Parts: sequence; structure tokens; C-alpha cells
Amino acid sequence: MSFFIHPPAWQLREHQVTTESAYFTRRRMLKTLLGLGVSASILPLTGCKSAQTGPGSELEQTFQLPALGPIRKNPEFREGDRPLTTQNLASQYNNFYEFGGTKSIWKSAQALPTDPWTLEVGGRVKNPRTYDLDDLRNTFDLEERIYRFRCVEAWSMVLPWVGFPMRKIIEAVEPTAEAKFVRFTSFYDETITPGPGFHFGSLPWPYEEGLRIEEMANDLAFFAVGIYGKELPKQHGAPIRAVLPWKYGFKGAKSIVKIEFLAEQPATYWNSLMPNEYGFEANVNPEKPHPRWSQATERFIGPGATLDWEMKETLLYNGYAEQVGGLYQL
Ligand SMILES: Nc1nc2c(c(=O)[nH]1)N[C@H]1C(S)=C(S)[C@@H](COP(=O)(O)O)O[C@H]1N2
Ligand SMILES: [Mo]
Repeated sequence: MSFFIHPPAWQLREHQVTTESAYFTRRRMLKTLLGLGVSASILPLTGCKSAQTGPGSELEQTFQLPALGPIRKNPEFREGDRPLTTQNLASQYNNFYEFGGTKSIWKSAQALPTDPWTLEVGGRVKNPRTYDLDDLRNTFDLEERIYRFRCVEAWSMVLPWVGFPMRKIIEAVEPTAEAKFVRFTSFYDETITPGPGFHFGSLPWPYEEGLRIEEMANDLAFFAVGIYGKELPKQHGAPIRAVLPWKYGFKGAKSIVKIEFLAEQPATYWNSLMPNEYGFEANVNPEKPHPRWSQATERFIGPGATLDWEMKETLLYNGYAEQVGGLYQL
């Protein structure tokens, strides 16, 4: 993601951005123009916001979705320290490269066809299963969990996901003894997903991610079918996406169409593209810098009405050491 994703701009030296020129130049130019008070019509590329976010706005329509209720708010997963990110911000600052290379893909992602939907679960399992949209929302007890969310680009949010623990899928399909890993495959259709639109004609679509099976069985590992009490908006990866709060955000594959249990570790999207920048494990760790920027702090996008952030310290496993520390050796 780093070719066109922005590491925090203030950490970049001029010579570091040359290879990412198309993206950074565009963003910098826009920032300069904005600084000069240029009109809101060019705002979408910047992740900033204005007229598009008011009540009834096009953005808001993307998250005026049916409620998924009644939903139990799981008291074990509340956030003590940080306030919830406002939905306005969470829904317009996204990564979903199938629909574009900027943060403002909320509009283009509306092209994602989510109904009907089929999720196939198979591979090394005793009971392969296929779930349709109804099954995804009604087979498992849905609950709300408030999780911290940390992107490898050093921004973060606090989000109220609605869904069910990944363990429920393990129980339903019963992986065989050979199953050691799992792979998630995201929706991809060249006629619908334009991709980031520059630089990389040969990106390894579809987007795939994976875990060790013990990681998937951890209580924190979650499939979200909703957020803020309602169905998942398309830009967040409707109708079902992975949420792994102790790992960098890119591990959380969106709009999953296939889950496969495997004997071997699968190739994953960013790890295949840039193995020295994005690992398979990808646990949040403030002491392990990305090769091109520090991971010690993060820009927390919180409760404000407009896109703004507060610097926070990044915590080991994103603050979930108690739950997942036992899975790893540091
Ligand atoms: N299919 C797919 N899943 C994806 C991505 C993507 O580009 N495509 N981006 C990842 C990254 S880098 C992040 S930070 C999160 C962003 O999730 P959000 O937009 O819902 O906050 O989705 C992850 N899942
Ligand atoms: Mo990310």
C-alpha cells in the first residue's frame, strides 16, 4: 500500500517520496490548493470533508442502512480510554483498493453488488458450508464489540462492530487435523472494481488475507456484518469482513466471498507485493517500525465532526496483549 498510501507526511523527506510521486504529488497539490481556499469540489481526493457530509448528504445515505437488531452490547469489549470515532468520519476515510487508491472511496464502493451474496467455506474441513446474506445475519448471535482499529499507515479509530466471533465458523465447518491456516478472499470482478487506477497494472487481485488457525480461534477474531448498529456500509466491506483488532488493518479482508482452511500458509496481498514492508503476522507493535516510518505513535481519528486527529501512543498488540499475547513470542 505504501507506493501510494501516505506515511505521515511530516515523517517523509523529499527523497523518500520520489517513487510514490503520482499519488503524493496529487495529494500535495490538493493540500496546497486547499490552503489557498480553493472550492470544495476537489475535496474528495483529500479525505477532507465539507458539503458532502451534512444530514441527508450522499455520504450519509451510504450508511442509512437497516438496523441489525436487537444487538447485545458485549460488556467485555468496550473501550475505556478513547471515544468512539464518529460514523461520518469512519465512513469516508477508508482503504478499499479495489475501488480506488485514495481514502475517499466511499462513493465508488457503492458499485459493489452485495445482494445476493454467497460466502463459501471449505478446504480442509469436515462440513463445507455456503452462507447467503440471510444466513450471515441470522445463523449466529450477533453482538456489538467496540474495538480499537490501527492501520499500518499510523492512523487509528475506535469502532463499534456488529458481528460474531470467527470461532463460530470453525465450529460450524470443523477443520480437519491438517488445517493449520485460513485464507479469506475478497470480492473481485474486473468489470466492477477499477483498482487504484495508476501505477500497478498487475496487482495480485483478488485481495487475500490469512491467519494461523490458532489466531482465528482467539476470542478477539471477529467477522463483522454491521457497524454502528446497522448493516455494514459497502465502503467498510459489506456484507461481511474480517476484524482483527490486534493486527494492522490490512489483515481485515473486506467483502469476503471465500474462506478456506489450508495446510500451508497462504500468500497474502500486501505481503506478496512488498514482503519486507508488510508481514504475514502483522501484529501492531510500536517497537517495530515500518521500514519507512515509525509505528510508535498514531493519528487517532476520534469524535470530531470533521476530519482531524490527535496523536496517541501505539500500544503493543494495539492494547490487546492480555487476550493475544500468549499466541506469540516477541
Ligand atoms: N478487500 C480489501 N480489504 C481491505 C483493504 C482493501 O484494500 N481491500 N484494505 C485494508 C486496509 S489497509 C485497512 S486499514 C482496512 C480499512 O477498513 P475500513 O475502511 O473499514 O476502516 O481494510 C483492509 N481490508
Ligand atoms: Mo491499512
